Amino acid sequence: MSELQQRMVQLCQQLNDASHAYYVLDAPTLADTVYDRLYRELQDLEAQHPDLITPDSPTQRVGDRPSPQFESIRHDIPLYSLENAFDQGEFTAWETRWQRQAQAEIGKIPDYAYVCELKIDGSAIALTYKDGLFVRGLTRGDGTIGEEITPNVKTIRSIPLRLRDENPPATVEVRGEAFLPIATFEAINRDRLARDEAAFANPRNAAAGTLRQLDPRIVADRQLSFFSYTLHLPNTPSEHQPQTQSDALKQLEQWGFQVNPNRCRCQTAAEVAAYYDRWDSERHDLPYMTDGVVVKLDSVALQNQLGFTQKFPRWAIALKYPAEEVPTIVRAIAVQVGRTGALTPVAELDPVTLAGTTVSRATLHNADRIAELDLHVGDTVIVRKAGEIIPEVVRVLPDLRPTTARAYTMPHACPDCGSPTVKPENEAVTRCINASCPAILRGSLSHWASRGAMDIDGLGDKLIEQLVDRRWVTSIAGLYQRLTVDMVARLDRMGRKSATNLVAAIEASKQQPWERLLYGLGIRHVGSVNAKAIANRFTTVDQLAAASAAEIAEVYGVGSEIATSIVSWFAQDANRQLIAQLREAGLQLQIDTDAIATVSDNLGDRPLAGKTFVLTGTLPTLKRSEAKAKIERAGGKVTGSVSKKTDFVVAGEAAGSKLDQAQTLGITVLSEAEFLQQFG
Ligand code: 1X8
Repeated sequence: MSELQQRMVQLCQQLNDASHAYYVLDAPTLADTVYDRLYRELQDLEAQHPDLITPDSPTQRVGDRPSPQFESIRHDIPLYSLENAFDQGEFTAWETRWQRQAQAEIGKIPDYAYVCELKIDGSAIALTYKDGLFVRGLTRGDGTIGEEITPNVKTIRSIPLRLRDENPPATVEVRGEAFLPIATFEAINRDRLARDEAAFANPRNAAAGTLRQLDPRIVADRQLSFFSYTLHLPNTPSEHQPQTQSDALKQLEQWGFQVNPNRCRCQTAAEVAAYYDRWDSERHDLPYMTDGVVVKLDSVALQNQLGFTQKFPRWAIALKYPAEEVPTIVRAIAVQVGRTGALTPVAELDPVTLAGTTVSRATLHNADRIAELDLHVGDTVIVRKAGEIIPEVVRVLPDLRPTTARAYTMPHACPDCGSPTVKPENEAVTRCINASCPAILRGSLSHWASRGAMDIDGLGDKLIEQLVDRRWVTSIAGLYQRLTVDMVARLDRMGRKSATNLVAAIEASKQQPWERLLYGLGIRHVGSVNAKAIANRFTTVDQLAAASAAEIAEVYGVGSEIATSIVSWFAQDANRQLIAQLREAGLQLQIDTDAIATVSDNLGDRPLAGKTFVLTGTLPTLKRSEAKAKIERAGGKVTGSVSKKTDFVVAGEAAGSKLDQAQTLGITVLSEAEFLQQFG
């Protein structure tokens, strides 16, 4: 091995160890800055020596291309679902059943123990490792056929790309639950709402939706996590298989997987019940959602003896926690106006305890949802904490409707400013379109100050309300124009110290980078991920303001809807004035120069980084070697055959089968002239 190659192998190992420590053991060993430096070093070496890139390199986690679609693949071993037990009686019935079967088959009830694990509310996936290397990830699908989502699985940091084992099995399938921590789930929903997209109902839907995202970069951004709980060693003799579920979990941990630590080996049904009761209350303090307890017989021999029904293993059962739904009465419907002017109806409820907290309000989303529920004020309804986070009304109990109940219509005037509202025929949302509506201003300021945007500590909704009510702040720019410590100290619940801190935090926010500012403007459909991509491409606000929708839509991941929304935002005088005022106040309306250097490394000097070309036929002016050199100088790669991974085919005279293949696969074909015009 050359010295260089050895360095690359060492870097890879060191970085993977550090990720394992950080993401799996939750005990970091390297400072972020050190990790970043080593990562960059490896990245640079790999750019110079692409032939030496190893499949377990941390740089291989985030693919750079969306999949056209997912392939359906049959599972080698089906993924069964679990039988549910909703109470102790159903658990006992299951226990009696397996014991009778054992009695019938082996003449006695063998010694046994159970392993109890938390049931994670996520999405099951199956991972294949060959000779220790991660090669394939499938969704559960219907249990028989799943979808191949390998590039998405690679983005999950708590999944090792290589097993930590000197002597790994030839083939192993590891199964477990991909999930979103509740905090991440909430952040995703905030981002979706900021873009006027529907929020995910619960972390399970969000995880399943994320796994099926075609663009692995979006998946990487969503930060899925993974707990493993099963391993299958298809071609290994039984003496080398784990003998118990407990051993299997230990093996998974040794291989570098995250295994839920809150498991317990139990000898009796009473011990199982105690575990279940303990986690019924403690689960609300966990950073992820659980909806029950999975109880498995520990002995693999006994598992094999009992086998499967048509649908379930006979040796395992899910003891579910009761659904968090309770009845209450809707006393009134209030309306909130958001920063986009959308009117959201909110049910005001008789307070009830739900998932450990008191709930007195629940979102009704919009007028269509109220109609769909056929909800009247005064109705008894079932409320649920969707994903234990946003309470919502699930359904009405019509038999309990009192004669005094009243149907509801959305207001025709904005509850905040009184101007007429509009509801486009084909949209669910009713809006206030008064640009100076104080509710819209409050929402805009709240978004501007939020953590993903300008992150102004201390500028909460109560304070914003006072600033707007007193007309001290009449636009986002107003935050930077006349607020002084003396003024702020006069507001309710503000001391001199907190006023000083707030004014300092507002001042400090002037240094927030251009991408955050762009997100903070709250342009419809522009979420934080898109804002970053757009800010990297249009490095100053003036460039962005001058860009056409077509130019903006060229940014990867930005569709025409976003692009059009940006163009119409900049077309409004009030918004141009806002930008001028922010400039005046000294905010960052362009990428800072250090960052420009990095971006041009990637985009300016190496505009074709990550792009794969195939050359075919005789080009009119360039020799094949010249075309190849041009592509490689710009960071691109030239390969010999056309595949799904090819980005462009440059075709000349007498191009043959490669051209046909490109056309079949829908790959962009360029003439030499087109190639030179775009990249030359
Ligand atoms: C589903 C799940 C299992 C476990 C945890 N969470 C789940 N959602 C576990 O065994 N720890 S097992 C399982 C299944 O077999 N369908």
